[in-house]
Amino acid sequence: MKTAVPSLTLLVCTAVLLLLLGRHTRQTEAGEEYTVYLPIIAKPEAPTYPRGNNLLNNSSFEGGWYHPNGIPELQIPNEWVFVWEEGPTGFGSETWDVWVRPEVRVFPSYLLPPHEHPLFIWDGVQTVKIFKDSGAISFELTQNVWLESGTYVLEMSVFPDLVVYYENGEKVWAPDPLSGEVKLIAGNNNTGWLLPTFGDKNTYYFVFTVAQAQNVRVGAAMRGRWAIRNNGWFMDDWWLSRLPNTQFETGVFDGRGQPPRFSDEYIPPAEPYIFPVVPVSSNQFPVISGLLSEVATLQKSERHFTTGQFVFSPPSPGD
Ligand SMILES: [Ca+2]
Repeated sequence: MKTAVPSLTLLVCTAVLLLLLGRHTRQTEAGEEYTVYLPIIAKPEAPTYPRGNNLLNNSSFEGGWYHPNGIPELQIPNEWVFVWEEGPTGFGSETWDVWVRPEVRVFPSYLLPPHEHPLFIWDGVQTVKIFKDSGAISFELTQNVWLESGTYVLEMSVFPDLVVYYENGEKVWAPDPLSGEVKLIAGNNNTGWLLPTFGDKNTYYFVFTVAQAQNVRVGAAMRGRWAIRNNGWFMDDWWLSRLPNTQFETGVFDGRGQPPRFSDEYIPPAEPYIFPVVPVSSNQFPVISGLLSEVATLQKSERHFTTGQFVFSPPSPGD
């Protein structure tokens, strides 16, 4: 019969299908080995923000500089406003727990050894270093920019050169993550304090919106709350541009497009950071603002760090 053929075919197909299904749904038994093939999933790419027209002036610090109030230690790149804190840090009650005025340098490449050029200069031939030897510092570098309504991205790169001591000429980076924090600023918006990686270039992207055209203060703040051996920050190649559409998520992201580490989410370890005793010769000794008289009596002492702060030991007899 003609109809018997399709029925038979259907029967055979169904049987084969059931057999196959049975093979695939059987339970895995102990001792059996399976190779599981997973689909290849591409690693998530960091979001790329189109570098549109840079709205910052002197964003690569290739221009000149000025000395506010004639202070020689402050070599502020043109177009930028530098603000710093002085007074108690609020992070300790020792005499060195005070913000001191940083020093600011616009460094041309010829003043840096060649091996440091790629470390600290990321565009052109000049970079900015803001630092203090053995002093806690907190500062902002910003400028006012007229922005139309829209979505913007501020790209900021910084190298925290935060050294607690030197060993055989090598820098030993601050082990306490709270030794250095950065914050990106756009008008009334900011990212909150972030924890960068020390001894490396960190890039952050701050995506924000402007509701109506206005002057917006844009830039970054940095602080090193402990008076460590070298509280240094290199920065270069900043960028601010308007995004072509509003499809970008607002907020702050690190160079891999991931949420950064936030300072206020960091839980310090139960045991404080202990640093080895480091002998300091008199010519290395810090000059801390307001503490000059103490420095005179401590010049030949040794020092060591606990919880990122200085602890001074009395001079040895005969020193
Ligand atoms: Ca530059």
